[in-house]
Amino acid sequence: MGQDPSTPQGANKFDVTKFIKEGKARRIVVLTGAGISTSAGIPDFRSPGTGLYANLARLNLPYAEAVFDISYFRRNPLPFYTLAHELYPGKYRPTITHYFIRLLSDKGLLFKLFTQNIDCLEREAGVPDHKIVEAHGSFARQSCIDCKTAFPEDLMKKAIQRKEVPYCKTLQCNGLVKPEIVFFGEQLPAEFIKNLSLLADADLCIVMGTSLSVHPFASLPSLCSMSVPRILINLELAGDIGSRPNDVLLLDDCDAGVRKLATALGWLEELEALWESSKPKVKEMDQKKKMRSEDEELGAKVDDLTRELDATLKISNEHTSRVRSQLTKDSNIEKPKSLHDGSEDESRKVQDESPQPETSGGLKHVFPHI
Ligand code: CNA
Repeated sequence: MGQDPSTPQGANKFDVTKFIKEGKARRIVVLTGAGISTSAGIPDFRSPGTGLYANLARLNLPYAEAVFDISYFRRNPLPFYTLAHELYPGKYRPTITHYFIRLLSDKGLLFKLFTQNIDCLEREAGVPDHKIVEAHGSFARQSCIDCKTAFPEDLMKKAIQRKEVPYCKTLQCNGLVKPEIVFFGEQLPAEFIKNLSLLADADLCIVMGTSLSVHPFASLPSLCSMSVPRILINLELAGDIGSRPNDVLLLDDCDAGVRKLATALGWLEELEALWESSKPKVKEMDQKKKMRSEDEELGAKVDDLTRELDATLKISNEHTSRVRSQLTKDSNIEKPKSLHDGSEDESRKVQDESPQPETSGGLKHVFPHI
């Protein structure tokens, strides 16, 4: 295909940098997928071994995708909510790639961003709401899956923090509530359909971090005019990008790719400064993470103590029953009152209060840091 992975130039040496510098790209459409968020710590779905599905496959789900299947969700919403607890916005710092999109917007060059991501990191990077089409929905809004009534964001936040399943507040509905993420079996947002025609008006298309394997999103690059340059910044080839004369392939990590592009455009300093500006938020996130790990440490200590207590109680119970059987063996010997009265009651009490066996379930083995 003749792609040059180190410079933003196409197979036919189409100079996209010059194209942008000369002001020929004023309506840039950006198409993104999970690959722009992996360096933030959110796994994509399909990368072998590290992808979400590869991890979910170890769960007791009937199939990995069930976690995003609306009919499965109706029966068992808990796996999704455990996952939502992990992915909920506020825990991850947008990557420099997200800030590159923000920079395009600040420069008045972003026509529209179509994202498949549900993590809201584009919003967090400061891309304005009206520039974003969340093709598969996101955590930005939530509603009842039955009556569609919107659910308050603060209550949703609380429910997700507590890993609880929220229910609709509308009287006589009580349906399940979920973030407006598009599940298998649900329709794509009307916004997505409404904005599709913009692709034909774009003068440059940048595709980043997507395998272009989920339809109909996968066909968006083909909606751009034949002469419109399309840049793919991805670890691997995706869709038919590379097949048109003005296609440019930057087969690289997204962050490295946008840095190369920004360098070529003379925007690197500006981009790095913008990204740097997100650092105060990072301190808060680190604090949250620290609090999480302190909670986890406390949880582990409680588990250890519970196990120790369990073992001690087991020994004590065994000891009691050994003594009791020894005593009952010799029926001629009257049981000492104190032991008979006290220990039996005590033993029952011990039995009653002994910790219950740990129940299995949850996604702890998938996301050990939950
Ligand atoms: P995908 O099919 O998992 O593909 C990801 C693509 O990104 C692959 O081609 C990878 O090679 C590539 N990639 C991974 N990491 C990098 C990187 N650092 N730099 C460059 N390329 C990289 O994911 P798609 O987005 O194509 O599939 C669409 C699905 C994924 C949508 O339904 C999303 O909702 C869903 N998803 C979203 C998130 C998120 O919101 N962050 C996470 C996981 C999945």
